[in-house]
Amino acid sequence: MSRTPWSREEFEARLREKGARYHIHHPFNVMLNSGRATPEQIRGWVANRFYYQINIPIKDAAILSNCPDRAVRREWVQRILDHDGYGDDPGGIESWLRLAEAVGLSREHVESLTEVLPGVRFAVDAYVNFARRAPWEEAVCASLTELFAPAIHQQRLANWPEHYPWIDREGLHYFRSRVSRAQRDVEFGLKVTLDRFVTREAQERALEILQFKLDVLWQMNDALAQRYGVTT
Ligand code: AHQ
Repeated sequence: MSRTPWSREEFEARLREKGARYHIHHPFNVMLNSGRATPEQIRGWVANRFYYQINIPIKDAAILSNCPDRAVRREWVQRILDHDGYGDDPGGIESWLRLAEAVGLSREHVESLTEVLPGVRFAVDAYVNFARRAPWEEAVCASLTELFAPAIHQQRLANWPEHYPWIDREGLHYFRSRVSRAQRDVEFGLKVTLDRFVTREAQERALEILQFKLDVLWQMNDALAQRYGVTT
């Protein structure tokens, strides 16, 4: 039996309520952003998160390959360029390698992926495989964890220079670049989601999808906490 859909405002509010489960609240991330992380914990985080970063454009290309709507592809393709680089912009993956060097890792070590933990790899692969298999609208919906991302990038920019003076500030360029890019990206992703998930069943499915992606991010932090410890 079909139930009354939520209004657009109510639906958006329920999506935003999911922010309570965002990985900004994970103990490992709280440790990182409150200055209690050791260099080893930070280096472990950077080396593992690199696997997530290099898979974002792969995930976004999967969405493009599933999406017949040219107007949506025109917007979405920018995400691949943001990470892989375009013209003079070396891209976010390059910025992440600069972050790696700033925290004392070599590019070669990070690119070798030898430090990527099973729990991180499985969570990221689950996200990429979801984007390959699911209807493109569902993979767009999964990207809405970025509703909460500007805050986490701004938190790093505000806290890391003071807590971790040993990290060259140039290495934080990636976080600076994401504040505005995340806001732009998620504005479009939210519009697509609000426009296309219109029945009550679809709206509730959207919340499930967002929870799946929140679990991907949470699991990555669980794996890091287990391997590198969490000093609270
Ligand atoms: O740097 C991040 C990024 O480029 C993206 C793309 C987006 C997606 O398509 O799922 N999600 C995302 C995220 C990035 N950074 C994470 C962080 O904590 O630095 C947050 C993450 C997200 O919120 O999904």
